This record gives sequence, C-alpha cells and structure tokens, in this order.
Amino acid sequence: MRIIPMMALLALASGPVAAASWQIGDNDGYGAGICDNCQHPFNGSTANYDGRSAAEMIATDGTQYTDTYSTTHPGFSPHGSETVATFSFTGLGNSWTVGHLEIDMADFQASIGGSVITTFNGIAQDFAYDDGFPNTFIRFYTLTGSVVDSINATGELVITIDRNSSGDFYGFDYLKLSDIAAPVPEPETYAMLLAGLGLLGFANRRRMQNPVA
Ligand SMILES: [Ca+2]
Ligand SMILES: [Ca+2]
Ligand SMILES: [Ca+2]
Repeated sequence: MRIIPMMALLALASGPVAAASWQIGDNDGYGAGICDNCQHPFNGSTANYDGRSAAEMIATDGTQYTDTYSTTHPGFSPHGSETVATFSFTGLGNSWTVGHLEIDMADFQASIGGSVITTFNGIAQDFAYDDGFPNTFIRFYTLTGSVVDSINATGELVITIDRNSSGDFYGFDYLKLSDIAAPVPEPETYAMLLAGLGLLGFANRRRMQNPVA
C-alpha cells in the first residue's frame, strides 16, 4: 500500500528529463531500410539504391551517406571510390556525463562479407554485426566513458565507418545522438504512467474511505 505514493513521489520529483538530441539523416525508412526492424526488398548486387533527398545529396555532415545502398561501396554506391563514411555531430559542448546513440542500419553480414572498421572519435567499436540479408535493425549504444570524455574535449562526435575491403552491402537510414544514457519515454508514455499512478492512488483512497468496497 505504501509503495504506490512513494513511486508517484519519485516520478514527480524526477520530472521530465531535459535531453538534447542531434540527428544525421532523416528517419524516413530509406537507406536499405524502408521499414524499421523488418526486411528490405533490394538486391544488393543490382539495386544501386539511392533514396536521398536533394538536401541529403549536398550535405557534408554525413547525411550524404544515409539513404544509400550500398553505402561507400565502390562500383555500387553513389559515392564513387569512397570507402569511408564519416558522420559528424558538432556543437556538442563540453558538459556531457552520459550519452546515447541510435543507429538505424540495414543488411550487415560481417561473417559473409567481412566486417567494417568503426570508430567513435577515433575509439574503436565492434560493428561485426550479422543481421543477415535483407534485415534492417535499429541499434542503441550507451557511449563509453572514454567516448564521453572525447566529446567534452572536442565538442564533437565523429563516427567513421570504413568498409575495410568488406564486400558486404549495407545502408543507414539515420543516426541520432542524445545526452542521456537511455531513450527518454515518449511524452504520452510519461503522461500515461503518471495517470496510471494517479488512478491507483484514487483507488487506494476510495478503499480507505470505503473499506467494504
Ligand atoms: Ca531521406
Ligand atoms: Ca549485406
Ligand atoms: Ca533516412
């Protein structure tokens, strides 16, 4: 009985989390994606797929590499002989304590095509994913302490994804960075949580006033 008001108090005391976020690319389901966490319809060897808007094509922050399939794959991607996709989050300031990254990616097959070499501010990451053709996947990363330190030192997070001679076809829809450790609940989820706690409290009050009910 006593735990419910305690939870409600904790929820009210913590309040909505004030998080800032930065996004490279648009969450439109393109790349090789089309839909989230499902299967895309492209054949890597012949699709030569380019779903970029005009703004994405002229971007220089890395957005030019999203919505293409296969990204930086010479002979197939729209990026000529480039083999490294670089995504640059800038203007991040120097007061980070935790960080969270979300990447919508498609069609990683490290065991068949060879893995890419990925770095966050020069710090190596394990991107040897085997999602299989033609699967798309949204991944979530809690940034390590050294990556957070490097953001504070430079005000940037630069992500490089090097094909490393990989023959794998893959794509990205968007990358989203935020200065929290885990995704923030959607506002409506938060409202529902608070409303649910309120109803429980109301039921408890009724029970106390009317013990036989
Ligand atoms: Ca797009
Ligand atoms: Ca693939
Ligand atoms: Ca996109």
